[in-house]
Amino acid sequence: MTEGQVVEVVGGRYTVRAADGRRVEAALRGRLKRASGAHGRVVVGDRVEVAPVADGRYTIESVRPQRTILARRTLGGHVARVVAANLDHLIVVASVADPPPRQGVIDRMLVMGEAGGMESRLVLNKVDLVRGQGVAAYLLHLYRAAGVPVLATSAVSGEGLDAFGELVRSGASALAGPSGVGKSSLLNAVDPSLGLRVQRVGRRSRAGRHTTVSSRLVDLQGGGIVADTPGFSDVGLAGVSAERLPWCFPEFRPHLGRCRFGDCAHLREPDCAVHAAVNNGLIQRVRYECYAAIRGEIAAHG
Ligand SMILES: Nc1nc2c(ncn2[C@@H]2O[C@H](COP(=O)(O)OP(=O)(O)O)[C@@H](O)[C@H]2O)c(=O)[nH]1
Ligand SMILES: [Mg+2]
Ligand SMILES: [Zn+2]
Repeated sequence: MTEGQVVEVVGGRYTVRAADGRRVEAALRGRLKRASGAHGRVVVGDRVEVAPVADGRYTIESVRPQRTILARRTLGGHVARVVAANLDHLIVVASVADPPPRQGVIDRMLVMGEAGGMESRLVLNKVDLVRGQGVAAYLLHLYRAAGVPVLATSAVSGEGLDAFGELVRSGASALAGPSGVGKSSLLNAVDPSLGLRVQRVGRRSRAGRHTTVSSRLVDLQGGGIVADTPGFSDVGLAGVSAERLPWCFPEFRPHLGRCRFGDCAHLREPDCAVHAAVNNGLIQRVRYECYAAIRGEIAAHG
């Protein structure tokens, strides 16, 4: 029996990197396969035990509990589909222009990372496109004040790329963000050997809508791992519970557990510590409004 990590999933075939660095092809053991429901799929990042069968083939015998999960909504549905496990960071990428940033999308993606147990980070790319302060400064201030680590970058001018490189080399990450914001460009900039395809200007494809069948973990030169998984154009918050949601907003955390009611939803209850923090300027109103909107969506979908 050998321990390893799933580094590629194509259809029902798994590539597992063993502790000694060897890569082996493995299939799911029949019993394990049957036991796995929608949430129990084996995904890239999973820590597994493999055993040899014959002719250099292996089977995955068991899967360790997932430390973190990256989940997205299934097409048209509200069911979470786990696409990667055991990542450290969800790096949410937005561009300050072309396409313009949408705060609601950024907030939802940040929540998605925290809800899965990862640390969410924000990267504001294409800062070369905006003159002066404006939207970049506004977003930097907004998210820094919210306790979300933020970087300003440009894959064109090189601004912030050292810090971005440090971030992606510090662990295992996934990049999330709308198509065209520069995710592939940023990764290529810190590791040219990746050779990821970059879209031509003005040709924003709808690639994120495709159901990509393969996922993999990519090793970066100089350290770090990036998950290359199906796209995240659909910002699904399926799987985030109403109870967990407030904890996914870092700036809420100091105030949680201090409301009059133990099950306070922080909406219209009296003596709510979150409300008090909004009124005192400790929580920014736009972030609170986003919380309330997501809370409403969760309530509506059960
Ligand atoms: N001006 C500018 N353009 C960028 C920057 N980063 C990426 N782009 C361009 O934005 C487009 C989309 O980039 P791409 O990396 O494919 O985005 P992805 O869909 O998020 O992977 C391409 O035309 C890139 O050349 C940047 O920092 N500044
Ligand atoms: Mg790309
Ligand atoms: Zn409350």
